Order: sequence, then structure tokens, then C-alpha cells
Amino acid sequence: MTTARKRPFDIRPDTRPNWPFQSLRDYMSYLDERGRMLHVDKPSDVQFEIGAVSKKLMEDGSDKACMFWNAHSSHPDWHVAPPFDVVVDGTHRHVRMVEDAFNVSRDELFETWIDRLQPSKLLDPVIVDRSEAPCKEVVIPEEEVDLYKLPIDMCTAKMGGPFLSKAVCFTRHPDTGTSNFAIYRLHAKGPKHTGILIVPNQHVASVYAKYGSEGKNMPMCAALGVDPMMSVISGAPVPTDSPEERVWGAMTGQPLPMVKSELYDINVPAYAEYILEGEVVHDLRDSEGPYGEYTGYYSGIRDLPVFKVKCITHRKQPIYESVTIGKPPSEGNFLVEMGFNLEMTRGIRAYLPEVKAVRSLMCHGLVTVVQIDKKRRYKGLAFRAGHMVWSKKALVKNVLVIDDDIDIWDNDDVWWAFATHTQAHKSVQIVPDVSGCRLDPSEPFGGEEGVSCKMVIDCTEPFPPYHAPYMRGVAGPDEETYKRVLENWDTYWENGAP
Ligand SMILES: Cc1cc2nc3c(=O)[nH]c(=O)nc-3n(C[C@H](O)[C@H](O)[C@H](O)COP(=O)(O)O)c2cc1C
Ligand SMILES: [Mn+2]
Repeated sequence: MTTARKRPFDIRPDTRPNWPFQSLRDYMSYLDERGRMLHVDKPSDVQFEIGAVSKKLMEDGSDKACMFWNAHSSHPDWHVAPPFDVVVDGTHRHVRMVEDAFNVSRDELFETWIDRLQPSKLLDPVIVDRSEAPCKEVVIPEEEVDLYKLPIDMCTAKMGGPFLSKAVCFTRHPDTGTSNFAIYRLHAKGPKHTGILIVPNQHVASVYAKYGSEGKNMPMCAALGVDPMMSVISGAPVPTDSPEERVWGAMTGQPLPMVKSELYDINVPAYAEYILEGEVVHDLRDSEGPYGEYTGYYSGIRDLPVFKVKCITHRKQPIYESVTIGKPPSEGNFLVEMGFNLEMTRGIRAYLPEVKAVRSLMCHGLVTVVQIDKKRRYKGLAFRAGHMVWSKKALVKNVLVIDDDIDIWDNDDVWWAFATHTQAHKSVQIVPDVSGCRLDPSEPFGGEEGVSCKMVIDCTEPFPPYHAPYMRGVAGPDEETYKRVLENWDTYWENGAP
């Protein structure tokens, strides 16, 4: 066990401690100024301990990120030491952090995403000189690459080893030249290689397949430690005709500063903390997993492609950004779900303008809530919207449809609608034997891709005629009085707050 050492540097913004954040440090400075950065100085083990602290903060509903200034590893292979012993996690554990990334309130997130994602607003990145790119401060050549030095954590007990859980992976399609970035977990398996889970319907799969068909490895650069908008976009299924780097420009109103990687025709975010450059080998597989999945259960061990790391660049005092995952609530789940919510709402809205918002309530859509405009509803709309959502994404299983006078962010409100608006024989529709996600432990065995049963529950207010008790209306405080009480809230308490 090492003893706590003095903090080797201060958190300072690269550009500004305000929106639009251009780097992780810009955002951390913003959080720090608002008392939302926690600092742990005592030695913290990347084997389980950091994940356990993170879990507790998630369960407490914290909206703070947490810096571990003195990480070490009790894993026999890992020899984490300065300057690689600084870890942050929790930069996306709460919806407030997504509000920060977009600079709008949660009620405006969906409209903002749709509005800013118009083709005319997409912005090309700006390529900066390497002398202006903090991610290039230190260059580690292939001979010296040693992933065992990085503070890669294990956040769940039976994981197959440390995973780079928040690697933003940059690739370029060899034919179209289109760039892509997304978060893929990387199972650190040796000093110079990791596993990678390439799911067939993700964009990276078509790039990897194209290289593979020519007998070539796929160049890939993984950025660790990025600004909060990049993280949200990395988990959102944006279409290939809106490359993520241009979406970043649309969402922040400024071009993303990028720099050419050392080895490949791939640009990487200039302000990242670390960049891992390498190749996903076309004809090599290695065991990957188990991994503590978003369902809250472990995946098994599978033979998956291998990412060989050929070069690492990083800042002089790099911050390793981690995200923990496993049984909800988890930050990893929240981040993927946020991307799902925003992009799913945009996609469904294009066909059904009456849909106001879609939100995963649990496990990447195993329970999903769809909110529709109460003024525009008509018979059968709720079921149509609900079925459309699960048919768009295999992970979506149980769908609850609510009106827009129910707060989609408030689980109690959703349950209230479920409790008071449904009669099972009329409000539930079930569709068996549809393609599922395979990781859902309730799915029956058999089939590589999984088979699932979908359920839509119409929790919207029934159409009239209403019977007498219902017509007496929603029971709550007198509206005028409630408003007045809130306006004078501090006058009720001796110290201005309860
Ligand atoms: C923490 C985290 C880990 C993820 N791991 C993976 C992964 O290993 N494989 C995968 O296909 N998607 C993973 N995702 C989801 C993808 O990032 C997401 O679906 C993204 O939209 C895919 O983009 P693409 O279509 O450009 O490939 C992960 C997301 C997060 C937030
Ligand atoms: Mn993509």
C-alpha cells in the first residue's frame, strides 16, 4: 500500500471553466468552482475500490464527479505509478451533468438535441498543429507501450480483468473516408493489447468488416479523458451521414479541435488526456469477458477481436477517466441511455410528431418510457408509438406510454400513471418471439442474437366518458397558495433553508 502523496497539479481549465467545454479539464474546473468535484487523496485501489466508491455515490444520487489523486493497483500484473495514478470518474453520473454539457435544463434537452442536429448546423472540426495539442505532450513509441502502467480499473467483482470502460474509439471508413467515434469497452489483456466488442449493427462493425474483406487490420485511435459533450455523443447512435465530430460542432456551436494521430490517417481530439493508437487485427481472436453488463449481470467469455496498441500519446500529467458499470444505477448505463433517449426521440419524432420524448428507465431500454402530446392524442396512438420504439431498437423490451402531463424524468410520476390509468385487459399488448438482445437474463436460451417478448402498456389517461371519482380531478395543494409558498420558501426557515 502506498501512502498519500501531495497533489502533483491543480485542475485548471484549458480554455474556459464554462460552456462550451472543450476538454475534460474545462468541465472539471467548472464542477470544482461549484463544489461538485470530490477529491480523494488517500491511496485508492483501481481493483474494486474506485468502483465501490463510485457505486455508493451513484446510489446516493450524487451530481458530483470524483477525483482519485493517488490510485494504485493490487492486481499482480499492474504497476500503476506517477504520473499515471490520477483517475476521475462520475463526470456523467447525473442528469445535471448532461444539462451542463448542453447548457440547457432537462426539459429542453430533447428539443435542443433535435434542433441542433439539423444538417445545416453540422460543423467540420478544425485541425490544430501538434504543438497546440495537449494530448501530444508525451509520445510513447511501440517498444515502450505498457498498458500495465495505466490505472485501468475493475469495477465489478467477477470481471475478467481491468477494462478501459470509457474509450472513445475513432475510426475512418476506407472507402467513404467518413470518420466515426463511439465508446467501446476495451478489455486490457496484456501490456500491448486489449479485446474489443464489435457488435454487428454498430458503425465500427462495417469499417472493421471492410478492412477485413481486404485482409487488412483496422486502424483505430482511442481517446481517454474527453469533454462532456464528446462523451454523450459517443454513446448516441447518430447516423453515419452526421459524423460524430460534426455533431459535436453542431451541439457546441464551435468546431471540434482535432489533431492528426501519430501513425494513421485518423484525427483525434487535441484536448484529450490520453490517445491509444493501434490496429484491430483482422484475423485474430482472444477471449473477452466476463464483463459486468448494463443488465446488472455478467456476460460470459467470448472470442472477440484484438486491438494491438502501437503508440500512446498523453499529457504530462494525464487524468485517466473511468466510468463504472454493472447493476443499475450505474454511470455507464446512464451515459448510454442518455444517447439512446436523445437520438431515439429524434428518430421516432420524424414519423410520429406527437411523440414528445423517449427515455430508458432501466437497463438500456429493457424498460422504456414514451411520452406523447396529450393535446394531439387519438385512439391507438399510444400503442403505435410504443410498438415503434421497440421495433427500432432490439434492446427495448417493456414500453410504458405516458402523457406529457406526467414528468418523464420522475419515476414516481411514471408509476402513478401506470397505477391509475391502466386496466390490464385493455392497456397491455404483447408480441412474442421478436429479436432481442441476448444479454437480458430473462430471455430463453437459443439463438446467437437473442429472442425476446415485447410488451407495450398504455399508461395514458383513458378517453372519456369518465366515471364520477375520476372527474373530481388530480388532488394537490391549492395552486395559488403553492406558488406563493415557493416564492417565499426561505421565509419559513430560520436559516433560509429547511
Ligand atoms: C461506457 C460505455 C461502454 C460501451 N461499450 C460498448 C461496446 O463495448 N460495444 C458496443 O458496440 N457499444 C458499446 N457502447 C455503446 C456505443 O457507444 C453506442 O451504441 C454508440 O452509439 C455506437 O456508435 P456507432 O454506431 O458509431 O458504432 C458503450 C457505451 C458506453 C457509454
Ligand atoms: Mn457512428
